[in-house]
Amino acid sequence: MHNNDDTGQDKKSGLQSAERRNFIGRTALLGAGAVAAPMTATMFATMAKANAAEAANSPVVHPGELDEYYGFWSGGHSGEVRIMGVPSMRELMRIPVFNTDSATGWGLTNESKRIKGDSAHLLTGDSHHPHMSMTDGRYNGKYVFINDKANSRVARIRCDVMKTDKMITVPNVQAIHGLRVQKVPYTKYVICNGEFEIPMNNDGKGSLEDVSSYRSLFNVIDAETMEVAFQVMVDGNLDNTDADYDGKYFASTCYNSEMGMTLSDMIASERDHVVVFSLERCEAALKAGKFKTYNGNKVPVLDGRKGSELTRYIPVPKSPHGLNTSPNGEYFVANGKLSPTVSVISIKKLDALFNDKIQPRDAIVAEPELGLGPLHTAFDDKGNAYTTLFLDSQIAKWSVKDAIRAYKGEKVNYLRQKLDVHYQPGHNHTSQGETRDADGKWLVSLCKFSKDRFLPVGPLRPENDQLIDISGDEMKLVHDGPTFAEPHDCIMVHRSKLKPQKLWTRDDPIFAETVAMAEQDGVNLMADNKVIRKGNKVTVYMTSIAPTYGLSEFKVKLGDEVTVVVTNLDQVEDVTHGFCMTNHGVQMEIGPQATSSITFIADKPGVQWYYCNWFCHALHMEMRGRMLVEA
Ligand code: CUK
Ligand code: CUA
Repeated sequence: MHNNDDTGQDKKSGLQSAERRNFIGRTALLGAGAVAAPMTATMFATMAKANAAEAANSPVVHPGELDEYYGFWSGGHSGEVRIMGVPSMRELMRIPVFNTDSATGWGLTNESKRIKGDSAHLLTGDSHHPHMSMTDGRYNGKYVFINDKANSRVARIRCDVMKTDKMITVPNVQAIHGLRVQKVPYTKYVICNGEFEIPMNNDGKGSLEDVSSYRSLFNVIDAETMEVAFQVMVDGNLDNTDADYDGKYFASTCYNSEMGMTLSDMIASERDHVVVFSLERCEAALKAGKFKTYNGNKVPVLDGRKGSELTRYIPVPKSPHGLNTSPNGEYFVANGKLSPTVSVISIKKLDALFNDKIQPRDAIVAEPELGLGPLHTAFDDKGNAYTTLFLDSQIAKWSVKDAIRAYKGEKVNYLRQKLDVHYQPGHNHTSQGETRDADGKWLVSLCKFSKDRFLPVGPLRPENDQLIDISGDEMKLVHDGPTFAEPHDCIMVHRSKLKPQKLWTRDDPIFAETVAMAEQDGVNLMADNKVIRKGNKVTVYMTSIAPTYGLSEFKVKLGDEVTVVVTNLDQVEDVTHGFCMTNHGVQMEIGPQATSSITFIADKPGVQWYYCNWFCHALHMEMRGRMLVEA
């Protein structure tokens, strides 16, 4: 607790320490007073009130109690998604997505490789923006979508089993960054931005230096089929994006409208822009065949560059970053990053803008100055916005209404509070704040640096996900949560929206192909333990039921390609088995009632033990068998 006092680093942490000391002092005094003096009725009433207030929005989740919200956290360049409990900030589960995971075999099993498809050979990823599918602007508990900036991919997580079930590499673009979902009437489309501009037809045949041929594309993906429905070519580099609550418009921030290739070129002009896309006009253009294709694929690319009917470009201060829709459906907020302001765009005015009744800047209804480095904005249910200030290491709470009045020239202070966070926040997110169900209870600030907040763990330090109580008039920091690289973004979903399965069902599509393969081999996965050889390919089917595998040994020849298919017959909740072949880099999870398979080369002669690596039973250590490899 007193670490800061010892190190006494910067001014900020010095202040913190002083505040802490005061706080401890006061608490001690109060404690002493309570013992010494008899409690008066007024004191009791005050205390009861305080206790009730605490119970209404307490970050304390006692052992055995459940959290009120599921948090879905991006795992940044770890490539995964994490499920957090909010407000406890306990990590409940990790969902491997773009990474490779030795605990579950994600990226190693045949089932996960099929889901990864054309990118099955990639072992890395950089996940940024997890967002849940919606119906009428509310989370529907079906899917969470996530982008991979590193390899231009988008993946889908099925929330009934909390596993990745689809993944695509988006063609014609490099680095999928901002990602959101269509909110209304339902998530028909997932929208995401291609960030880095590249030549259209990036085949290395044309000039690579001629920057005028470089483009950045907005991508619209069908949420069910997970295929690209269409793409829209724009001017400038796209960054973040969001959708409205009318089912009509999407908006994306653009930095580098100059199309510069170096830092100084990219920040040369005064302004960049927000591109607004009309879904109706895009779909009409698609229907009318007004598109081109590139790079030898069939994905239709619409032309949404300046002057197009499909888009409007709203100039905003240089290098905007986050783009956030207010939950009342009225505003898009573009966050300044280089400018200390955010730009509030009135969604109601977009019809007029698209019909050329007003000028692009007329859609701006406020541009409040908040502090240095505004990156992302979140909202409560009372008309307040919360913007992260990266450079100031603060959250600015401001009133959207008052910011609009101030923009009109009224003398009002739209700023409500600035709260220090630790340190350098990127995204922040309120409980259900990107849906109509915004409830103004919790705010999470995803801080990129933790500096002195935790025990030192070497040169690489955790980040700091801070939980802030926003239920009262003042923001209150209530929890520091160290996290590993790098939760760019998160969402908090009320637990009533999700009903995860407790066991797998045998008809699950994730292992349907493996089930079909067994059928072709005449194998009943729920009963049979069989070794089937086709040339030098050997398929080993076995069941598992705690604490044994259906096969305690099987025989292959040196150099055979071996596929082990394990079906977990256990029907007991939480009894997951594993399969690990020692010295072969083979590991996987088999959940209750699931089938998993993995393929490897038996390249070591002699006795090779396999064992269960998910603790399942008192005799878990005994759950093993031998692969006998004849040379
Ligand atoms: S980005 Cu990381 S802080 Cu990828 Cu949403 Cu803004
Ligand atoms: Cu089965 Cu451990």
